[in-house]
Amino acid sequence: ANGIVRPKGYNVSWHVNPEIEKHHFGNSHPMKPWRLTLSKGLIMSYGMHAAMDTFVTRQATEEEMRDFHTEDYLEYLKTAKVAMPDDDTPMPYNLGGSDCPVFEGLFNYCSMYSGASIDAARKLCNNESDIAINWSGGLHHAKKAEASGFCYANDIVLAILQILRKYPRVLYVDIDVHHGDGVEEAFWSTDRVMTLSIHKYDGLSFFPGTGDLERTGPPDENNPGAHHALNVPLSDGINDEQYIWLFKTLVGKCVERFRPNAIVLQCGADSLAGDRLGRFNVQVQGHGACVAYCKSLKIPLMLVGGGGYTPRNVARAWAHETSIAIGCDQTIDPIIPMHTPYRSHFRHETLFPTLEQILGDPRPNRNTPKKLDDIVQHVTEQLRFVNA
Ligand code: VJV
Ligand code: CA
Ligand code: ZN
Repeated sequence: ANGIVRPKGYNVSWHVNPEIEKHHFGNSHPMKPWRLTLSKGLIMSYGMHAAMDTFVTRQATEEEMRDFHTEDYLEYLKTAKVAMPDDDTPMPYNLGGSDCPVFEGLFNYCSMYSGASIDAARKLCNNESDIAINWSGGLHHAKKAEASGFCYANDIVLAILQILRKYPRVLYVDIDVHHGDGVEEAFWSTDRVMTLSIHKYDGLSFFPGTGDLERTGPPDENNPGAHHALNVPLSDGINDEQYIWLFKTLVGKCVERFRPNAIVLQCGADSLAGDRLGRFNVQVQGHGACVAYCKSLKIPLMLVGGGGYTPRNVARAWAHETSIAIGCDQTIDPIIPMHTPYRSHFRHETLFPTLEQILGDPRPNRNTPKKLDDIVQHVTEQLRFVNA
């Protein structure tokens, strides 16, 4: 009745766990796992779950998490105590500061979103899914033995390691407004994973402060990882037209040279206009066009979440991208269904508010055509060194 049909001969799996959403980073912390509740409510009010295989995921085991993280770090994550209000004793592993607080149920939170990404990766490897989705994952800053930027366990690295058991090569693409430094670092010295992150970069303060154009892998040409890390540093205010052009051009070239067997796309929604932490003018349509392009390549695809600090826009983007995965994006009504939970949170009652509705005054675009051309030229030169 709602026009949502299961695509024939095409499987999309959706990996969820309602327990994840219940965690709190603390009052007024920008990372709100509750945005997952809002996203799920919107996806289900459209009836999209009828067109996917839905899996309620399990916690990753410690053994699975040790594929990337050290035993000591995991042990500390598990036993760390929530600090008393005015206790500011420093904690190890970059834990306990304002970005990465220790909160109630922290280890469960980490093992649940990691379990969802590992399960999604396994579905791709078994050929049981063509697209596997985990909106609770995408926590790209976490290091082997360190928390960073709201990320404690790196579910993306754990998922890629699973995929590498079956497939020779994985392309990782990251459209979060921040540099995907943790994933880049984990695969810095291998030619089996190519990483491409598009992000805001100002050479100084914007987190995490890395990801300049020259950072393309280890400088030693004998290191297999050389030329397999690609970075696209942008300035404030990039628009849909520029972003889509860059994304298709660069991902197209990466796929042509590197011939990946699977693509993992981190869909951080903080690259959207109006994000509390972001600086871009990308709209839900432009963000979604990146997902649609990856789908059109007909390579096994995993979609994970990531940042996104204006919950209503996160929910719009991830619901729209779910509709693209199952192929009903052209047929659903852009007006948000009446019965969507928390519908009043969607101030503009459409999936696709205009820039004026989102921002009021548009944010100036500091990305010149020449800057974008220089980026494409630089990446093209890097890719000449890549042979697959
Ligand atoms: O810029 C930073 C680090 C500081 C130290 C900590 N203060 C609070 C901020 C400056 C240098 N951290 C970034 C981390 C961004 C992480 C992005 C994660 C992802 O989207 O890429 C993937 C999930 C940062 N930017 C803004 C904040 N932290 C921030 C943290 C808060 C806050 C307001 C802003 C923490 C608590 C509270 N407010 C109450
Ligand atoms: Ca990025
Ligand atoms: Zn981010």
